Amino acid sequence: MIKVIATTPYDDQKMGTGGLRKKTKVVMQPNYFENFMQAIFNTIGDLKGKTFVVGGDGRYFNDTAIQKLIKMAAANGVKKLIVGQNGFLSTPASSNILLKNKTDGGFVLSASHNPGGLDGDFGIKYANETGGQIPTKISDKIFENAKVLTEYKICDGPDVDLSKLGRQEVCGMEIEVIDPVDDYVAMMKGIFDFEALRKLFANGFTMRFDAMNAVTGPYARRIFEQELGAAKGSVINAKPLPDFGGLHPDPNMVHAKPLVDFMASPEATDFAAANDGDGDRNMILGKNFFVTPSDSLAIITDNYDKVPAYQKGIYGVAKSMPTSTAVERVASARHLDYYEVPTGWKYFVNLMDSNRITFSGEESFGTGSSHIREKDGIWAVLFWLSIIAATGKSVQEITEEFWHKYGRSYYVRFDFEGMPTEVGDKLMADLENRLPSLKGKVYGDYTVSEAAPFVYNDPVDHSSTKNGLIVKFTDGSRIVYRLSGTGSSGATLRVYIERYSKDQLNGDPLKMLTGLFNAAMEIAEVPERTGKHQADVVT
Ligand code: VG1
Ligand code: CO
Repeated sequence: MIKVIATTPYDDQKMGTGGLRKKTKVVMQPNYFENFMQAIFNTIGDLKGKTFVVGGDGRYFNDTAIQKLIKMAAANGVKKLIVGQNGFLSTPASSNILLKNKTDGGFVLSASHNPGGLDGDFGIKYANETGGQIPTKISDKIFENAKVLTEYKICDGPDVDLSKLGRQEVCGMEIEVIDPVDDYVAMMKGIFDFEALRKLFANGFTMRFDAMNAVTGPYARRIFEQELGAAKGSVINAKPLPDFGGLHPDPNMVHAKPLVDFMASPEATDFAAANDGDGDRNMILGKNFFVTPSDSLAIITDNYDKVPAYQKGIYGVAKSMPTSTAVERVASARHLDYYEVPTGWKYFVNLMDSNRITFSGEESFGTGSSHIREKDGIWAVLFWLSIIAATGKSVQEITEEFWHKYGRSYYVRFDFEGMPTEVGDKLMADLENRLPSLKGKVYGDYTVSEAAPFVYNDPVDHSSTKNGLIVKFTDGSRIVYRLSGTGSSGATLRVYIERYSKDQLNGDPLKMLTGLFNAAMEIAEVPERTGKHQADVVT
């Protein structure tokens, strides 16, 4: 039976860089989740004959939210839902299923790399038929709808048993519960040379993969341990837990510190990697060695011929604006088309759909290719393993050889967290106004050559997006300022600093960037405005 329930609308359901992201307790408010879902359904309009993919990273409230989503989809006239068993699907696996089945869209219930649990965050990522998250012009419409809703539709019935594979029916809508891992493994087998990777492990190669108690555990176990023969136990924190076992599933030097420490210990394996909550981010480590995500994208691009799916050649490559310029040098040396887009994976989708690019990446531990329309953590790990298998070299050797060939971009991101929204907004607005006056100013050893906001004009849909402020220096160094769009409360200022050197290859990044960090603080008046002299998180 379909029920129409009266509701008062919410005015805070604007999607950010990765969908809607809120405190779990906010999403658990009466009708909050329902309001947002109904706004999406109303924005799509006619749902007759439409099929969607549904999954999540297993975080707290996922099970309740998925049942609501199913009953609301049925009541709104959706034809079919494809749901991951027990409600699990990583973001890349969801994008694959969405594209493979030519469905109309998909929902991943995840706040990605944000902590989970009752006191953590919850989120909803919505992708359309492209397989990627919706463009801003659609999320704006959903936001407008969410603010004026007065009712939502839901089917009144028992919960669906999502542990049972196969087909069932809810209020006249078909549900197909699928194994969340099978299709993903098949896709990876179609991209990489699993035989060559098996040989690598058979010859004694060792790895550790930290799934951080989030969604990638089952994927990683199956691929690395069962398919490729990595030693049992190579995948750690492999069971997805509603609160991620108290871990913060953000794979970087700060939140994946135990893995970083392990790789600096005598027990270190040859290779290590970690993924985030929903499996789209990756961190790559060698023995006592960290690969910056910006270098990782550049190295993957430089080695595209090491993986069967790309051996015939690739289209171009794209990076998000704050990502270092390393990949730009590879693109130019290898005559590949090259694009720089705003932060957020959705900006790569048009470029992939129009065959302009094959690879893309972000400094925030995201790398991927046009095999799907999301970044893909395990894909990046398999790519690194393929380079290692093909060259017989270690992570450190591969990276250092890359620096010898192209020079090195020293790169660090500084995050200033938890400031009042007004402080963050005003800091950015005032800085933007001051940008024209910065040209020619000297900060220690650095002289400003150019200062301007970043504006991206999409070559496919001709939309224009402004995001972030760039200050460039005469030696080619760069400071980028942006406000985060994935937080669930307050404002986070991100300051990205890059300095390129052709021949000084073994410096310590933080030391190499001290002068620029001081300049960055002074230019944006960070201490005066925020009371902070140091960043809260440095990655
Ligand atoms: C952050 C990253 C951005 C990434 C986004 C979603 O956004 O900087 O590169 O695309 O998270 O990642 P922001 O606006 O907070 O800087 V995920 O793994 O949450 O989907
Ligand atoms: Co993520």
